Amino acid sequence: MKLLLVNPNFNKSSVVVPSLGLGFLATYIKKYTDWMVEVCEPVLQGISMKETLDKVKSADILGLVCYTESRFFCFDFAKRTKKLNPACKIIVGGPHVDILDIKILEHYSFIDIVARSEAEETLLEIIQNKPLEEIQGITFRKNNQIFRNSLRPLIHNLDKLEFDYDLYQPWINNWKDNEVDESLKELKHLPIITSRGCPFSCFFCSAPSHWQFKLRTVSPKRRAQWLKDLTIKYNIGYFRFYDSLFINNEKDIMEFCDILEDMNLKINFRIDIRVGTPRHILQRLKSIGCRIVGFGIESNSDKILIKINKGIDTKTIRETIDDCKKLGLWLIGFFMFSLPGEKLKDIRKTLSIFKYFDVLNIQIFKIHPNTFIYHQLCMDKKIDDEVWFNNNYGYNSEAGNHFFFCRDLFKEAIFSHKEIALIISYAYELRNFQGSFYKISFLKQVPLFIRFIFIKMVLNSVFILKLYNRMLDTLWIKKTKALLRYFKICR
Ligand code: B12
Ligand code: SF4
Repeated sequence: MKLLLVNPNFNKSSVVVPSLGLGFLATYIKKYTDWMVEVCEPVLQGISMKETLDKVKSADILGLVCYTESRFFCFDFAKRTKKLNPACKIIVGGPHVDILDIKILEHYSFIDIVARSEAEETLLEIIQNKPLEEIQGITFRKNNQIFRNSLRPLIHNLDKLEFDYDLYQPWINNWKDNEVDESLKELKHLPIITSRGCPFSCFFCSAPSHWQFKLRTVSPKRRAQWLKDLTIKYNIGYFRFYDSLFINNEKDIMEFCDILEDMNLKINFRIDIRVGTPRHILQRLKSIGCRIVGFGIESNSDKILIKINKGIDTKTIRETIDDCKKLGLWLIGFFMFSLPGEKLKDIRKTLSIFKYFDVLNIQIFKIHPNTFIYHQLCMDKKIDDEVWFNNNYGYNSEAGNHFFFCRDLFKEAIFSHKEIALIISYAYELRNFQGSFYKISFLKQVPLFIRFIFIKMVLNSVFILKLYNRMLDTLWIKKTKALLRYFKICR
């Protein structure tokens, strides 16, 4: 019997990281059954939709991970599979389906089961042929009726779960983290996740509810041992942790650092941290190989941070940036533009900190199901569950249209999609200009003595630095205002 697990994303230009959820599921099923299990990541494997469909001909169960961004690819792939192999049972899971389970089954008769939230035990019970009525965490169709079973309680101890990277060989080697400095590029990279959930509740994020508002982390010992085993087995030089909150509590993180140090393991890694992480913790992590930190900042305006329930403030943002810079960490910043209530002056505040980051990731804020903002918009009758099935609403893409928070879709939004897209591209432009100034590396082309005089001048003269910043800022306002005037909405 064969289980095929596919991440149905066929968009070669999207950022493709293997779905780690499928790896956990595959490893679990392989461990507890004698089924043949295959994980398929078309873009990373370099295979087309047609070649992926060839694989479903021999599958007894097809499992698809469904993200909002790739939902139409997912449903289209399921439909084609049912046509090719009607006996194949089709199950979808992942972040997009949690609250849209019933709607999905109503819309798509070719999908048999929707698995909600954590699903290792759920999938095992389906494979073991347990009566569907008795399987927690699923929504299913029987005799043309749809049934939603109760939610499955989460697995208590994450140490119990394993991840067999052999299932991802050899194509996992096609994956590289692009957001690293030159010195890490040549190393072998591996994505890894060692926790599930997040205790915070940013109003645009579905992770807390997907994980039933609980955060679980593997034990410090298991985390360190895992890194050691993977480093030795696959010769990994750089790990990118995808944990939403890698640093959960100080005691655990310090224990992890001590164990890793005792192992004498030479690794490099990136984590995503929260603004406000104490400096001594960052320093300790740096000492055992942390090279890069990512921050979800979203906005540098206190008004907006409160509005999106981010739970951080601009003062702490600056302090954490300073700490990371002093420690020599590489900084990656995640930002969103066109957040509800965000005006040009808020965006300007955000822009003012771009120069501190080595890599910027700026998104137009978009709406996902199962988030606070989504529920709010539903309550206000501005959106409803049907929009996710209608390819004519929002900004079209083959994989699934996007609901950016823009004036074209929501009249209370300040910017149109076109305006905000232009502002973002200009922000990148400005940042590159500022960034190269701050990084000094561009000075490499300048003769040594001029470089020396220049650096000395800059370092000695805070006045010049301020003047330069003021100039950039004025330039930015002028250019942006002109841009907005062009769209006849200067405000
Ligand atoms: C790592 C990560 C990424 C990575 C890799 C994504 C990937 N391929 O896995 C990168 C950086 C590329 C990324 C990008 C984006 N991400 Co992201 N990401 C995450 C993150 C932090 C962890 C995902 C993960 O590995 N979890 C661990 C595994 C074990 O969980 P899992 O995948 O959910 O799988 C479990 C269950 O869902 C279920 N399951 C999953 N698939 C299937 C399939 C079957 C058949 C079954 C039965 C069960 C099942 O069982 C699994 C095991 O229990 C989550 C947040 C989080 N903490 O979960 C956001 C998250 C998944 N991302 C999210 C978003 C919005 C994005 C972006 C749109 C961000 C952006 N604005 O650009 C992009 C676009 C992604 C895309 N192309 O679809 C949202 C998804 C919302 C949604 N409704 O789709 C999440 C939930 C966070 C949030 N902000 O709300 N992301
Ligand atoms: S954005 Fe990050 S911090 Fe906020 S709720 Fe989601 S995972 Fe947690």
